Amino acid sequence: MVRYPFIPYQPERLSPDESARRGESFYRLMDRRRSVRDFSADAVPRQLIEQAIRTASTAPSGAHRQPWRFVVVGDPEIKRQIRIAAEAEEKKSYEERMPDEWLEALAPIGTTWQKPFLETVPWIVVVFEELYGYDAEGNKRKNYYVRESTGLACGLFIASLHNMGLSTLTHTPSPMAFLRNILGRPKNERPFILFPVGYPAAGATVPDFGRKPLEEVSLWDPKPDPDDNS
Ligand code: IYR
Repeated sequence: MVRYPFIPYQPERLSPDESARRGESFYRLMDRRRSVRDFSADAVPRQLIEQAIRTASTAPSGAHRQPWRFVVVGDPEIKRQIRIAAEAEEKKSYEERMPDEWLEALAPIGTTWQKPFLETVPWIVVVFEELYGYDAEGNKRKNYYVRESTGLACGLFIASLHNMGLSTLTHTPSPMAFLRNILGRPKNERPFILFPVGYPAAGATVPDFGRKPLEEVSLWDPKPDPDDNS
């Protein structure tokens, strides 16, 4: 068994004013982030993608297993294969599999089965969740809280890209098994989210929606309702 040595940890202690300033500026930065579906073909240096992956990989994870893999695709031929396979699945989903309620929920955003951005963007990053790993002897080793951990890493990935002035979309072509085949990933890895990464196309637009206010997304010291017997 590996035992990690413990080392002292005291992040810089900020004054409340300084904390508030930083909180405000980080919020303002993140509140400007929007999902993009119309990308330009402008190149993005590989180093920026590497930096976003490094940042994502700082996420907390169950038993510190870091059960994520960021598979980066820049090859136009592979991007084309991904587009063809994703559109085939999405077409079936939009035309046959998605119930009306779901289609109605998406109607205001205006999505369709067509995904030209999968070929336009300089990079596609497919995040895989690693369901289990292997120990030094090659025995299967279980990972923990894999979805939560990978979701947290994806959140940091998105934040890092946005901080660098890059745009992305949290894309989940469904079902996503084709990504394992095209990218040759082993069976302990399952596709989780696909991120096209680049810059918005000239003239790109996003739906003009706001965000839920704090009061709607938070509760402070709630008490159980004494009349609720459910
Ligand atoms: N995967 C489809 C459908 C889709 C589903 C949800 I929920 C969205 O927020 C957006 C799209 C697609 O990518 O079009």
